Amino acid sequence: MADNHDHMLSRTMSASEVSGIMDRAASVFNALDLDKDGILDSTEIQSVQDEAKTNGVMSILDACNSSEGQFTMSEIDQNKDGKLSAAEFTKYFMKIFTVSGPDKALAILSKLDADLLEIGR
Ligand SMILES: [Ca+2]
Ligand SMILES: [Ca+2]
Repeated sequence: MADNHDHMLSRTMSASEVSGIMDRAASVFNALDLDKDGILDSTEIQSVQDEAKTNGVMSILDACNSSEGQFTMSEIDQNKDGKLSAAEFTKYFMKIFTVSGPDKALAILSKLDADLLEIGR
């Protein structure tokens, strides 16, 4: 992915760190977005939560909650339409990156990756 387009991001972030986290977030989003329309609706979110529960892994949102303490729909759903767009999802991880640093953002993404693998996504 080209990373030389114009980001509105703090220049304290390196372009490779930013694109790395954006790519990871996009890949997690893609695994959650069952019909691949670029939107996570409540059905898709519920579905992954149910699968996580069935497979005995920590629910996706709980995983983020425990590591960040503020991973809630309302936190991510910026336009409050009850759905998460890919942009809202990646922006949320950029916010964690900005607030808590790249290690925190990557730790949450790794946990999500592991959980998704566990439930066969
Ligand atoms: Ca979808
Ligand atoms: Ca939204």
